[in-house]
Amino acid sequence: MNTLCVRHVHTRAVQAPLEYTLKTSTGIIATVPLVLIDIETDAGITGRSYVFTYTPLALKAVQRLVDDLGATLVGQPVAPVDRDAGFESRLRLLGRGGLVIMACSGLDMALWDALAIHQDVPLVTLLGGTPRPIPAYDSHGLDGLELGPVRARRAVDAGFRAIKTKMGYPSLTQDLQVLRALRNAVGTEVQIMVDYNQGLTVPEAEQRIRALAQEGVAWVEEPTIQENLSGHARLRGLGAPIQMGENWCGPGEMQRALQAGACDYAMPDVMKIGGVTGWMRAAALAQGAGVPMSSHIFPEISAHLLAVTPTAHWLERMDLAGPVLAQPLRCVDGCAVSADVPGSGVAWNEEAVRQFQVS
Ligand code: SMN
Ligand code: MG
Repeated sequence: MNTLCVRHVHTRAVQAPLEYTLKTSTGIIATVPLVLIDIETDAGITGRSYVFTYTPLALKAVQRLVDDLGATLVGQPVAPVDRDAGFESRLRLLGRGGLVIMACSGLDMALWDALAIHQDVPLVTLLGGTPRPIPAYDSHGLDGLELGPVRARRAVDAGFRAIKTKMGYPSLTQDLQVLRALRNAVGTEVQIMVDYNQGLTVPEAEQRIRALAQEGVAWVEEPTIQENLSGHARLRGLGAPIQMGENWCGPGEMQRALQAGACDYAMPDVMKIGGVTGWMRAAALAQGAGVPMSSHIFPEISAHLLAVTPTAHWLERMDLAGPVLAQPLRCVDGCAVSADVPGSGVAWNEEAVRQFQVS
């Protein structure tokens, strides 16, 4: 049987626009720096994915890493588990943290996309599952008393039954004011998650979580520095579930966080956890620990992955790549619906890519 092999890896760097500037308690994201990855195979099939670099300062470096790591794949079979093992071995001395695992994951996601397209099935089917709607929450920023309730109401009118807001205003009083304004806008049936983006000290987080717990928040995300596992563990049991995981680099970091009892829920980011290959290992860790597992951004591919995640919880709907996608993710009645096409459904709007391309 002919083995599908990599023929060429092509990348483009873009800065996509954002409908709303993403304000968090620890930083502002005004544009969306993405490395678009096309893995061409010898069967004429192309697997696609993207890497989000958070800041334009990392965009060129990540693109170069993807180019150089991608060049090592040329001639190799499109066997993502084997390619991951190759990267793990080749990069052991360097380590696969930060930008390195982001680049490896981007290539992994594109390899899996190519494999599913080659089999002419959606990614979820290739992974052994069945396409199904995934409950999704609409994810917003540190939007304040004006914009916050407007976006919240729009999300509910669009069918979402859950929203997430960034928290971490200068005072707890302000946090509560915004939270109550959102609650007033959406009513009592809609879940509200809050995200502190690592912005609080542990004592401050304890005080704020105790107060927010009285307001019925669905989870409190990254209340303190994400490397502080004992600190997160201290913040559990205060009346609101602790959520974290978007910054775990590889399944090993997830395992250490779960072993430390750092969180009630887990939300790995498919780009930082190791791509599809890393995600499947993370899903097994969550299952073993009995921890509900949600996604972090990357909604298009996450809609496939959560359908094969035993403890699947929520999909985060934040449309970062939509402006350069041929088919942004659809959400219907508060659920993400993965594209019913072979692969992950990631494909480019080439005219938009040209418009926003930087290299
Ligand atoms: C977040 C932060 C930065 C970029 C995208 C998303 C946030 C989240 O932590 O969980 O939505
Ligand atoms: Mg977050």
